[in-house]
Amino acid sequence: MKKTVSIEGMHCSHCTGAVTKALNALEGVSNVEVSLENNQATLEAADYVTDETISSAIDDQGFDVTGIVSIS
Ligand SMILES: [Cu+2]
Repeated sequence: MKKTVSIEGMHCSHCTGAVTKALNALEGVSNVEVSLENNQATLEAADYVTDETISSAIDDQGFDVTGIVSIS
């Protein structure tokens, strides 16, 4: 399932790098693309990956997730 994650608080390439790394570290998550311009991440998530898992991985890096949209 493809997901678009809206993220607040990213301000430079170090921020997007931290988010990218955190998402890539999640089991079942692939094709991670983080956009500083759009303040969002797009990724492919396996069915067992919950929005909470994605959200807390980003929270742990010090950023806020303001929404996750799933596109089946
Ligand atoms: Cu930064």
